[in-house]
Amino acid sequence: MFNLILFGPPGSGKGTQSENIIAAFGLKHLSTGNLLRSEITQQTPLGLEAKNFMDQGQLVPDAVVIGMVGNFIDANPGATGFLFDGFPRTAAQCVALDALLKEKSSEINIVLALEVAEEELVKRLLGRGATSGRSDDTNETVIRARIQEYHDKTAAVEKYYAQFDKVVSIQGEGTVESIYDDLKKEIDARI
Ligand code: B4P
Repeated sequence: MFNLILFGPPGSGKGTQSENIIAAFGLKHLSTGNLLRSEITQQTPLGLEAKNFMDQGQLVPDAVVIGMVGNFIDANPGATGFLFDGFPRTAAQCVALDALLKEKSSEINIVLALEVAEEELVKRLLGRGATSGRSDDTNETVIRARIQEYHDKTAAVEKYYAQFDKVVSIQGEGTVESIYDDLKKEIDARI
């Protein structure tokens, strides 16, 4: 299996670039944000719990997200690899992911970290909020809270994988195509 984490702050292009990568490399796309939004739409108990956190720009509790990811991996036994988009977002989620992959005799091969300046992130998310109807993208206070959560809890993910030399930084500003070319080069060199 080839397993990739697409890492970066909210609005850095993870969801956008994931579409191109899964199409080119045949990886299973695991977006915890999309899974959580689908639970909210279906008004499941998990979705109702998650919504309170997401509407305030906070991370959903680790146990909820880790359980959901474990179910997704188990539901895809034939996968040749996974693209993890928006997961892991805390050090505890990193440890849990390593354990889940170890059960499948697998591991994370590379972490591609998109680098984007904060004001550009806010601009992009407000832009998406104007058309997407995503409630966490329409309020600048909530967007800034998400970026603060990223600094407080999610930046640790990059440190965690750096100790195993798995992190490659990618300039996340520019055209979607030029950023994809840079991501593709790094994947081609390892897959
Ligand atoms: P996510 O759904 O993961 O969303 P995100 O980080 O906000 O956005 P993403 O990075 O995918 O968006 P993109 O840049 O592609 O998370 C939402 C919430 O779910 C979190 O706040 C949290 O509450 C919860 N959650 C999710 N995972 C969790 C976890 N593991 N643990 C706990 N809680 C979790 O797109 C942004 C915009 O930028 C788009 O409009 C796009 O068109 C634009 N854009 C992209 N690339 C561009 C470029 N190169 N130039 C200009 N614009 C660009």
